Amino acid sequence: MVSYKRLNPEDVQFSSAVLSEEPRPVQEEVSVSLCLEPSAVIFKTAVRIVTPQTSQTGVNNTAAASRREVCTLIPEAWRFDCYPERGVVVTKELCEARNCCFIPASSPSSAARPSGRNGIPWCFYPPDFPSYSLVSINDTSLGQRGTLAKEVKTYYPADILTLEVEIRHETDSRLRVRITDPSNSRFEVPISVPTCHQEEALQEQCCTFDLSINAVSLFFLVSLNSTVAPLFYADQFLQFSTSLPSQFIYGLGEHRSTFLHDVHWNTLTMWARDVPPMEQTNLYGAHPFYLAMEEGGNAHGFFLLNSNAMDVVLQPAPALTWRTIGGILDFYVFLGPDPGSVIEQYVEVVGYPAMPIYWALGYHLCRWGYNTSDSAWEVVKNMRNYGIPQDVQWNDIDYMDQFMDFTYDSSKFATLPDMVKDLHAHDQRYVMILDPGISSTQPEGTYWPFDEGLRRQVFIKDAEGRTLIGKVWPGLTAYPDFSDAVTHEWWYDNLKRFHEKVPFDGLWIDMNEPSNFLDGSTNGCPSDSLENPPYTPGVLGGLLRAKTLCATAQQKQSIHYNMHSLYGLMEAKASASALKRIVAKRPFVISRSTFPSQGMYSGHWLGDNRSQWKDLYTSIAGMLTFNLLGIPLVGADICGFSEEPEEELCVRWTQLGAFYPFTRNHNAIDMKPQDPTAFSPLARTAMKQALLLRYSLFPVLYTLFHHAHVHGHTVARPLMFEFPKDVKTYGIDKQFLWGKSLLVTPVLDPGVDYVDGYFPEGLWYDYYTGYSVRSKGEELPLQAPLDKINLHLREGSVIPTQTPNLTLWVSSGQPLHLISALSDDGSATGDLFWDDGESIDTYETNQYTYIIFSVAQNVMTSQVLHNNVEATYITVELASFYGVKEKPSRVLVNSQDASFTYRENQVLTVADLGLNLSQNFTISWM
Ligand code: MIG
Repeated sequence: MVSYKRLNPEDVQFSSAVLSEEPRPVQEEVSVSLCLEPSAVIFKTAVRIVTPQTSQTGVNNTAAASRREVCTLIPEAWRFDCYPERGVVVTKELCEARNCCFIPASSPSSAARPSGRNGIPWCFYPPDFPSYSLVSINDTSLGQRGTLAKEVKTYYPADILTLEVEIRHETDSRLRVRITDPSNSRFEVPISVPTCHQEEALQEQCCTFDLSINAVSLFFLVSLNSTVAPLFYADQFLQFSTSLPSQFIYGLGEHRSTFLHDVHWNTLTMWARDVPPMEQTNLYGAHPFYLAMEEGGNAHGFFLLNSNAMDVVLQPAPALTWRTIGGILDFYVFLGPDPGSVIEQYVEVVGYPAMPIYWALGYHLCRWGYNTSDSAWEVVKNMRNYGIPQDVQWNDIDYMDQFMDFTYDSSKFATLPDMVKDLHAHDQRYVMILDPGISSTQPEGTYWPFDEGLRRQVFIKDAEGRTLIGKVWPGLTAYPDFSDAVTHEWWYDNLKRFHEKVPFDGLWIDMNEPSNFLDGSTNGCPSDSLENPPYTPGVLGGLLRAKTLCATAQQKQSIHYNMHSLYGLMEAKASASALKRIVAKRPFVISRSTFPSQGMYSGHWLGDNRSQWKDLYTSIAGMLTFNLLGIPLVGADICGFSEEPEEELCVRWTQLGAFYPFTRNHNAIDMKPQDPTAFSPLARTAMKQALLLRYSLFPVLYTLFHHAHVHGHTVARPLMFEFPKDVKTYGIDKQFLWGKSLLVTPVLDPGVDYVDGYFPEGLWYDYYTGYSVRSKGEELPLQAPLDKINLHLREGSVIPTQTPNLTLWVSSGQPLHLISALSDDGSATGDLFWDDGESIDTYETNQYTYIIFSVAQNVMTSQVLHNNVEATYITVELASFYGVKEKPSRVLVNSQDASFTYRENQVLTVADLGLNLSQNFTISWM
């Protein structure tokens, strides 16, 4: 088991001090310090071994009685479920057959679900439950390697009695622990993670990592032992538990929940699944990563690199249990110390998100049920007529001929190529959907994708080696195996051929859990331990194959049992690399199913939500969670997918959606239109205003994505990232930030014209007027008429905005407007990343401009730190300064007198600047 705690410096004698905090019977223990240098204020790791109380045999009555006593001593919050199997009413007999404690819990809710998904377990591990002991340990260049062994097999088949454990201090903020079977190779997730580039530097430095970034305090204890619950490592049941430093746990996607997870007996199951988002269910993606906030504003992260079906159990101790049914235990601990650093460290492992092509950040319009290309085109034209910004038009499966990929309906969508041509002529783009299922029933010689796929053997096979057939929109289908390079080439060839007919710009990949209208295949699935594992996590439908392929299906890299949740990742990878070859620009891909490292290849939308106020609210948590997971390009279907939104809801949603990093209005078939042109002039105008606001903030957003790409920063950011010491921010999911300085406070309720927003301590400026409020760290009421979304600028920031246009076309030369929000001492800083918006790897190949802005003592300087791209076509026309306390008598621009205005709201504005963006300049006042 793994438990860890940050220690205060005074707790340097860590072993007993830490353990006694746990309200658990203390066991006999041997402490093995692996990396101890008592005086240094550094990271420490210790492995503590519990010698299991031997001799389980001959339990006599006295022993049974004392066992019961020991059981009752375990507080309810610390009871770790010994009988997680669903659909079993756990009796005393069943429980005791596992040598576990049986105590019906006091809470009434658990009576209904003994040992079920969300109650105090009635059957739980006793402290002396047999577990592994460390039988040897050796130093390695990066840490230690040891052998764990146990004598008694548990009740799960194929228990592995001898394990290898390897602890690697990969960097001074990242620890990796791998527990493997030394005698058999087991499945490992095929994503590339960094090898220890610091290996050489670290070799002689065990115990002397420079943890200056961790500042004074942080001692971190990792102990591998059975203090909280026993370690399990059977072929199809691997489990370890860890105590948590607090109840503040985030991440663990993909689920529909509040941003802050509930730790009161909350089981989060991970197994990619096509289902409209609902609570307590595994959804489209799987992300076994959590972020934990600790006391005092520190944070750490934890990542289990494992793709098998799993449960993550949160309980109020607080503690967490990882329970997976395959692969290995390979986990990372990220030390932060602050939440933003944890995410940077996580993203460094799973891969930095791609820099999006500029128009990815524009407004996207989509729906299922444009019956013809003309009806989609009509909307585009109406949008233009109303002057509402739109960068991208999408099509759903309607465009296809009988729902077959790489075809289009030549009668209803006859004008599709013309529409795409027209979009391009207006600097707009076209994206269409693709589903992975390839129709398998067309007469031979009539459908190249299937014929050629068969020829090249790209399809997933069933257990007997035949092409596995499922059913999706086109009817019976085969599923490309994206774990095979041959399939990537075939996918590319298909895309290339289709691109010659319809020159699409980006791809929407749906149904890639992969989804199947059948369970398994047309032939069902074999019955064996892969299809019916000894333990099945709480997957919707109760079976791994529910609405997907058989677990026994064969893919190039492994069985589907192991590969299932990776399908969307691998399809995204194939799609992004094909697009890159075809359009020779940054690929734009939006995927429904996701897995860690997805951000390198695609963005994500949050799936089939409903046109309900509740869904408007939960979209914020979804967006923030995916920002923690390294997939910042994310958004929900604006105005809701299923059902029909009231006009007011759609307006409020467009306002919030204007701040989704990925902003797309999408609608289900047979629902009435919900694009901005479908509403009353009042609503339409409010939506247009929200979108123009987003477009004017494009330079900010683009720069934030640059930092996500290069440093692993979040784009849409929880307040606690910027104010980690303010516990009141920990549960906030009705507001969020863009980067460090723009606070968004949307209206999430019907019929109101005000909204309460929390303002962390400090000075905040109304974005629109420049009026400031000084908060002590409190909720403040804000005016919010239907045409307004509240937006505030944090003191000390400079943001670059741009005069909006109907598209984001980067080279349009729209002038910039710099807004500085001064802190009390009159200072502010900000930055701007700029490039041609679409070439691949501009940062990596030095084809970009990077500028920092700073204000201090009445002088703003723009300093061009990097200038390798022609940004001369852009000028800074306007500079506003919020919080200038006295009216200046003179303003100088590059030492020349300039005219200016000053208003009683303490806003100084200097207009008609005509400053070339690619040159340094100063603006000063006195
Ligand atoms: O079975 O393509 O989540 O956005 O409109 C439904 C039709 C398939 C599910 C997607 C949704 C899309 C719909 N798709």
